[in-house]
Amino acid sequence: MILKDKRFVLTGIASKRSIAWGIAQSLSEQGAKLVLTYPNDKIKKRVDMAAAEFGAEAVLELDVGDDGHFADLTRSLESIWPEGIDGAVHAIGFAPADQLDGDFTSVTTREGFAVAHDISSYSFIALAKATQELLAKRAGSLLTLSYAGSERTYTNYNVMGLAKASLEASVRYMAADLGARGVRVNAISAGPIRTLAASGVSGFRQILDMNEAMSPLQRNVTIEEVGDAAALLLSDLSRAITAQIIYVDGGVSNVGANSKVLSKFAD
Ligand code: NAD
Ligand code: 0WE
Repeated sequence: MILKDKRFVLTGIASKRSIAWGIAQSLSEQGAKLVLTYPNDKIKKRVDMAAAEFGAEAVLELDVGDDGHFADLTRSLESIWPEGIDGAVHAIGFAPADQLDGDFTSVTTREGFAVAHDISSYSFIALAKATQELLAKRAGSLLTLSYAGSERTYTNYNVMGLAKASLEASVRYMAADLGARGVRVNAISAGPIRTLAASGVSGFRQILDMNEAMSPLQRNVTIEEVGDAAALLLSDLSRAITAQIIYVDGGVSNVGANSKVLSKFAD
């Protein structure tokens, strides 16, 4: 058990398919204690289910668009764990649906851009602000989730790609800032996984199929596998790893072409 008696606050559970659910499972298997957050009453039921399954210490409200909720989060965590926390996990991404369907230059709006960057990128900085004192007490670490759309274009991912690029840059700037206090900051760039955030995305099936064909492992990744990588990055086994974007994508990000893909263009 690499996280025995370690304490984590975990955002982003919306269903059993959520990447955050896989992370909660792995952290809990490794002996961690968890506090879970939910954005609104609609999602609270699912987070309560997770809390029961993983024996969470508390379930707290956190809509990352609301600064008051961050202030409440800090106060609640200070009272639950006055000795500090070992990590905070950010597994949140959102853009208005109209931003993710159509030609990038045409569909992107000032408002859509602002919401995507606020909820998907600034919120990680807000989470760091709210937890940095508690993290510094135990040399804790921050972890977020990104996607390859930050570096390369994917049809319809659109302004989320810009928000993920911003999120990844924030990993480097926060790692540089908080490193002096012993706090590490990393991201996992995960391969595509069918979650609520991916459901209703037109062409998601093809993205999964293309990924499987490109992967050195010849398959897609699971929330359990992202969870296990998260456990590593939140544990002392990774104590010299900070400011990194770690790929949990079956190797796809380092493949240019392979026989499976090339065969589709044969004669
Ligand atoms: P998901 O739908 O299960 O999780 C997204 C979460 O964001 C939900 O729990 C939702 O409640 C939360 N959220 C949205 N707006 C919020 C707000 N205002 N306040 C608080 N929480 C809010 O989907 P997921 O795929 O597990 O997404 C988790 C993270 O993983 C996201 O950052 C996503 O971009 C990233 N990611 C997903 C994939 C994929 O293919 N599914 C791949 C790489 C990275
Ligand atoms: O980061 C994500 C999910 C991003 C996302 C998805 C939605 C759908 C519903 C953000 N906001 C919303 N808003 C909604 O209203 N992924 C990495 C999964 C994903 O989403 C895509 C993808 C992939 C992969 C959207 C288009 C193309 C590919």
